[in-house]
Amino acid sequence: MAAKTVKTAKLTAKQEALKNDIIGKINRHFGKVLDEATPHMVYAACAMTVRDRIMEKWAVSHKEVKEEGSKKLYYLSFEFLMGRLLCTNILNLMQTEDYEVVLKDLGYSLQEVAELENDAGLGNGGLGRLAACFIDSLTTLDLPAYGCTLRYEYGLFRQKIVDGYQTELPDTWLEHGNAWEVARPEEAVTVCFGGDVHTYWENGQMKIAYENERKVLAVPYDVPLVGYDSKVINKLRLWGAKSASEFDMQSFNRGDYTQVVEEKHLAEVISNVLYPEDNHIEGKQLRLQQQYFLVSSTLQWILKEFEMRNGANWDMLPEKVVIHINDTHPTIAIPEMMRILMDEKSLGWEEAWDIVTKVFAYTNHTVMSEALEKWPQDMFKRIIPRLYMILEEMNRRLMEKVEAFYPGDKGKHEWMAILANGQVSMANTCLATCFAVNGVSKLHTDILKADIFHDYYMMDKDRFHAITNGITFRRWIANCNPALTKLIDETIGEGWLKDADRLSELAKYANDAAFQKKFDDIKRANKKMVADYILEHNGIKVDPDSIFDIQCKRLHEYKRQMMNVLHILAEYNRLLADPAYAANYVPKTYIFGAKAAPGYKRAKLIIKLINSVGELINNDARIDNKIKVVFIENYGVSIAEKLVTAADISEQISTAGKEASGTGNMKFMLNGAVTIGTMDGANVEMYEQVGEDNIYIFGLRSEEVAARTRMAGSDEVKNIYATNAALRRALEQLVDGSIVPGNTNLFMDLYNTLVFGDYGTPDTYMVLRDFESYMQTHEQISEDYKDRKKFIAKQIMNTAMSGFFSSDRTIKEYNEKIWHLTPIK
Ligand code: 26Q
Repeated sequence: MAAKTVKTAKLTAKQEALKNDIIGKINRHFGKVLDEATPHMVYAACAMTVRDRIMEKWAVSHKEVKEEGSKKLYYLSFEFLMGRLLCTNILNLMQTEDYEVVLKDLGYSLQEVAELENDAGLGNGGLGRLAACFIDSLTTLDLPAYGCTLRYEYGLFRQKIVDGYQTELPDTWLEHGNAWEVARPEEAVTVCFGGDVHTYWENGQMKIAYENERKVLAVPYDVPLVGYDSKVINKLRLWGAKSASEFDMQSFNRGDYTQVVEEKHLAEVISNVLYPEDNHIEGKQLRLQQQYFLVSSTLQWILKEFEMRNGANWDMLPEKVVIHINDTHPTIAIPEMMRILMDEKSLGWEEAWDIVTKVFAYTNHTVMSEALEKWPQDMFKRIIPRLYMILEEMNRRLMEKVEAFYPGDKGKHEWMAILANGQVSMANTCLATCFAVNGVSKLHTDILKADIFHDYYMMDKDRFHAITNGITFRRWIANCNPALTKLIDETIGEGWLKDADRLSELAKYANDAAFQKKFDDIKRANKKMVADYILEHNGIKVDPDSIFDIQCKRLHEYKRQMMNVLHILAEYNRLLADPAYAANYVPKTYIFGAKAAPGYKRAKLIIKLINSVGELINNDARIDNKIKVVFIENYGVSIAEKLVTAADISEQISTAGKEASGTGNMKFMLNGAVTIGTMDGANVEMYEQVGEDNIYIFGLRSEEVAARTRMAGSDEVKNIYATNAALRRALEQLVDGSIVPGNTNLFMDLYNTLVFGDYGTPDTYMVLRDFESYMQTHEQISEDYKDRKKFIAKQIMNTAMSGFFSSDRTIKEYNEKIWHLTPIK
């Protein structure tokens, strides 16, 4: 991509101004003329012009928000998986066409320039991407909100596949700087760790003093965010850790130079790296330090802003501030606010508690026991001693309430406690405090109420809400699938990007031949684009006319990539053995994309398995290219933006009851893929929206899974193994050396966990038990796909009925039920 000489196309006056702006940035910022500028410089110059436009709006918006003194939402999350911002910002400013024309005039394309931006990969998966979609919708709906997170130097690791295995490399997303952030060193605050806490009395009030505490400076970096076709600018605040002792000249002068430098390093590691585990908790000390760092700096900021405007009228805080806790990770914001109100603002316990219980709301994102966050009490006490004292008092009062409601029930007391069995329970801290608690789909919320949170639910039912997740249509169709967006604009008119329910007007075109043709041509072109990507990155030639069947998401046993692979093996075996089947077989391209947590050995082994099965099948000439298996390296937001546009079939096959919602499912649906899925998470609601003819549901329902989990079920598994020959064959291939020739050991662990189980309970995730149903459903899909008109109609219906899954709807529900923010005029 080299800059060509400037063409003299006919530009509008506005475009001419933009062009000069970009060239001006190149001149002044890099000291280059256009012809000498590198593509990165062109990207940076573009980003700067976009940022200027956002900043102009910001100055005005900021003033309005200040003057109105309206209630604000602070969305606390350890993850904001933003992806790239250039195109979404340009889209939201309604300037896509101008930038396209001007860049073309400068000899570039907007797309190629945009692809030079590193993804802001500050998240693991669903939870982090949800936060990013939410901030887009909040801003588009003119609601005053701040996202608050850490400025990780390294986001989620970069995945490199070596010999079929995942390896991890650091994600150096800040290497060329971050065009979108504005550092605010003048707003830095100090966060204190550890030390000894002393209490003393002064004028009849208990006071707190610290000794030997460690101080770390928290420096905010603000990323202004613009809503789609809206005037409001919100911001994402990223906190970076900096040594507080950097300028401690006395230490330097005492000759403690190396110690000072060491301490500086210790302080700055706090915001260094995003923990790469999702849906699994390891009690790492540094993670708890990260938690306190984000929470304390954010609360200091929130309370300072409040006090500047409202003075010490702390009882007004719930009218002006609502703080959302995105999963339990920022829970210690609760005792931290108690601390500040009591120790620094001199409120009594009752007064402070009354405020805190009106300010915090909490969303749960998982029911899996290994993801419920607990910390060892001794570690907690060591790192944040004062908050531990506060939790002790919270727990004492909580236990009185629990005793009054469930007298003498020791089991419930232990289950519901903040402090029990040497651990601090974050979920119980939230449940003991928050005025609102919600699940992320209907089914997930029902499970919370009936199961893990049942005892709390019975004490106060009204504060529990079901709010189904959503995705921002600006990124997940307008930006990533411009051709389909244009077709929809032409068919039902514009406006649906802000009023997603209008998409249902497409339903009447589902069987319209002309519309079908256009819709299918777009899908075909997107499949071609992905086929080119695969050829370039994997060296595998795939046929854009085959069925594109895609499963991309984090790798986890409960998501059952394993079941998908076993089924591919079974199809492959049958192609080889059964000529009639082969003659009728509709060619398929199975595409996977997934990162595994670096310490999750079994998940990493499944990645190796996918790659090995791919190697075996892709190179077997006997099946005449009828199946291709592709593993896309380094799956993330930007790759997802391509894949979702190109899928015919979307695999959403988690064990029922395990996937809280899923949001990838919605992205595929919106772009016209048909789902094969279990009755899990938001799949249930997709089924309700799109109707049974347009989705393929299979497998055990969540109650059936729960019943089998209680019974262990090894007889059932044995029976399946004995009777399902296709499945048995695929399982045996894991250990008979046919996948990696001669190696019978490599996949033994996968075989063992399915067939024998880790603790004598085989098939924890119901892979064997759902296999038959999964296989039959796939056969049905292949049959249906052959009737092209009928199948394209199903795809169209998926796009048409996806309006409910816009995060604008989700945010409106949060606002009506929980936040009660007023849109800025
Ligand atoms: C916590 C403590 C220490 C280290 C890591 C973590 C941690 C990090 C990330 C725990 C969990 C996560 C991520 C969870 C997650 O992404 N959950 C997903 O949330 C989506 C949005 O609601 C849902 O759609 C998915 O179903 C759910 O799996």
